Amino acid sequence: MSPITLDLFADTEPEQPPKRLQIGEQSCVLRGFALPWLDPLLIALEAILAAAPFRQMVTPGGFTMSVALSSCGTWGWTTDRSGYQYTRDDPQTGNPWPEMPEVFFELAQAAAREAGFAAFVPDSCLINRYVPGAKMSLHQDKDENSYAAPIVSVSLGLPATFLFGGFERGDKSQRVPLFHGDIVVWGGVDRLRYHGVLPIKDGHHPRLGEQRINFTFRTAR
Ligand code: MD3
Ligand code: FE
Repeated sequence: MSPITLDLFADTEPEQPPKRLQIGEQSCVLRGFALPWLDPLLIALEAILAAAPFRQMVTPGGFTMSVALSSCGTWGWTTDRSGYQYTRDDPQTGNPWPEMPEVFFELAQAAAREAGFAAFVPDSCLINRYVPGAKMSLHQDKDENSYAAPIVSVSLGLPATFLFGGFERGDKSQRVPLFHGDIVVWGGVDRLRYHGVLPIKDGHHPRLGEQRINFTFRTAR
């Protein structure tokens, strides 16, 4: 058989179904779900970061976060000494947060649908940048107006160990490894679970370099 014939057959292979791992009653990992969207995602990300660069923010307790943040969409999540809040404007530039690119919105909606949440309409995308050593301590996401909508999280670059806890800080957490291209959808009864990210290990990712980038899509208002 000639290589050309083989290629023709390869093209007619059915697409693999997305790999889905249930980690909670209403939470699941969609392995590699973002990979087909990667190029347009990274192009759109560059434009966002040109207007709203990554910066480290200070918590109400006075600690500088190891994770650097940016946002896009109508609402951006911020923290400073006075508290956590969603704002329309980037406090660093005074400009509105960059619009959510269509490809971001479409990907988040497709992932939510795949996980069983119809008609997810995110109005906020927090963009977290982890360099090796950066981490996110156990916390709950409680700054949104309603907990009815799910949260969609896209992992890119270096791998991470995600901590998926219970409803009290002291509850035992499950460790979930997350890789480049994975999407996690959290909703319903799991929406208020404690969660965090262990310190990122040293490494080099062929596409993203020495960093992990996470997009967290939410309906804030
Ligand atoms: C699980 N970010 O920004 S993904 C955050 O990987 C945050 O950057 C992590 O936690 C990261 O707040 C984790 C998102 C996530 C968001 C909300 C959740 C996971 C969740 C709510 C309940 C359970
Ligand atoms: Fe969180």
